[in-house]
Amino acid sequence: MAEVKLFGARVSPFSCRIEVALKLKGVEYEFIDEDLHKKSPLLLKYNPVHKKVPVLVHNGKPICESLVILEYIDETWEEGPSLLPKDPYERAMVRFWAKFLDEKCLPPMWKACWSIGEEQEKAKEESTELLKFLEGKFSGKKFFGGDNIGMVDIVANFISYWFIIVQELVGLQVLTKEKFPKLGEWIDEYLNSDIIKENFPPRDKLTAIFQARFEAAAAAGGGGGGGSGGGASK
Ligand SMILES: N[C@@H](CCC(=O)N[C@@H](CS)C(=O)NCC(=O)O)C(=O)O
Repeated sequence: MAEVKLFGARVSPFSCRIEVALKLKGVEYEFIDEDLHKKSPLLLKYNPVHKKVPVLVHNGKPICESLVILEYIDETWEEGPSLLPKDPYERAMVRFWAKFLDEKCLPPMWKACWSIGEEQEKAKEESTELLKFLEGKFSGKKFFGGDNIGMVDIVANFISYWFIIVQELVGLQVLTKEKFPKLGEWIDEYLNSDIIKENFPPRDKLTAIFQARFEAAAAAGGGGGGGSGGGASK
């Protein structure tokens, strides 16, 4: 039987992407919960470039970077539900939106949570503009890709869960049901699906982690901190 190991961190949205994909596909795996302040020699060996989780190790071969890993999983365990469509154009669109989420949305959204003053205002405005693109992607569909959870939904997990938790904690009103009703419905649908309920870290655990981080940042004189949603250093 294939040996599948996931080097991850339970509170990392990137690591959670891979857990959700493996669970959707019904792939059995061993989870190695990394302490990101004291990374294991194996993690550093498998991901010497970025030194980050997640890393999937399949029969001894490492694959790094969550977007790359998601595609690898989809291609390797074809028999499970598809994370990407088959059509080349539709596949290209999924990659486009996944990249958009990571490269365009995540940095300002995280900055909106962890900065103060003018910097925060700018980040909030930028986040709002970017979220409008996502809001416009729903037309009678439950998920980004249709009626089933797909790669874009999985990549957007930091929006549906991590961002919402931190937004509440710091008192932001960037992504609300009033401003983004379709995203609001998608979040409810996504978080209520069994696969997500069973695999996302408990809300109180994440809240406690971010609360501690927020207090440390405030004590140090304001924003800062934050990382990339459950990560360690930056
Ligand atoms: N682009 C990476 C990002 C992964 C990432 O930022 N992982 C964080 C955990 S949330 C990490 O390992 N941080 C450790 C560090 O920055 O030293 C991916 O998509 O896999």
